[in-house]
Amino acid sequence: MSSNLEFVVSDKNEEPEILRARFQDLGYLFFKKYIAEEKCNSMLHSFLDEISPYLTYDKDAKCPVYNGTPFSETDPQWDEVYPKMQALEEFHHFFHEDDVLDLMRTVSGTEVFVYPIKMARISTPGKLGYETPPHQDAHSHHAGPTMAGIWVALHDVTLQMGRVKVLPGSHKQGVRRVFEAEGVGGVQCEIFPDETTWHVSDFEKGDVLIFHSCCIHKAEPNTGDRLARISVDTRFCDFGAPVFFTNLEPHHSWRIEELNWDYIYRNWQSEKLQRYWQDYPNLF
Ligand SMILES: O=C(O)CCC(=O)C(=O)O
Repeated sequence: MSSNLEFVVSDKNEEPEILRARFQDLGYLFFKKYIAEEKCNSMLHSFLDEISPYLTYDKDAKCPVYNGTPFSETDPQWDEVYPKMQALEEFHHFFHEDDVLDLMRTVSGTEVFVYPIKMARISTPGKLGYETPPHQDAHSHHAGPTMAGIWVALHDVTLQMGRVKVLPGSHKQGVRRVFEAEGVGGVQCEIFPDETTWHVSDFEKGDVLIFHSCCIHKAEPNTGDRLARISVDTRFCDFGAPVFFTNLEPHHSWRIEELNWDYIYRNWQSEKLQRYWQDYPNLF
């Protein structure tokens, strides 16, 4: 039997040493409403312009709702809209702006490298069993101990909408064995019998979860009947740490043929972030 406790809340204004010690102790940090509301709204609506008519914004619920057949990652509707979402310049800039970089540097205590791979997640109701199983990003991104995930709620996310949860302290026992599993990513990692207490909370728009590369995390199922969840995430590491080549390609480029950087960049206004990793000193 597993149970949940609320996330331990961190504050960006705490001493960096305290934040870093908490990160090493729990394997995650959770910041309330760190990303500005306007930035989240703008990103959410830009995505919804591409996802419509499958998902639309519900003004009363203040979040996306689905119209028609539910879908998850790799379903035909998802494959249709995801390249268009990935092509948004705003999406790739989202994690390279000062607010995010500043937080990453505080957690890392040094200059950071933001992974080129950027992920957007859509969790609709009616796809039980397809949510992300428990896993460690050290395995899925072939990454070392200074790599971390950063996950941002673009709107409020309640219990039924498929929250992301973490297993606190699970980063302390290294990279685990994996098994085949249903759901995003297709694998789940070993969980030890005494690891029964997860940390999770409802999210508010702009909340940020940062998790250690070995911290086990997963998505809860979306058990509602209308409301969908859209969030964004990427990975970062100490500048100079090794970065595996699969992280240099767009998310899902391995299975959607048109989804490559030339497609993504074709309507961008700025060249600043285009292939910014090419001189990175430690790609392998
Ligand atoms: O947002 C989700 O559904 C899954 C997120 C996740 O597992 C990850 O970022 O590694």
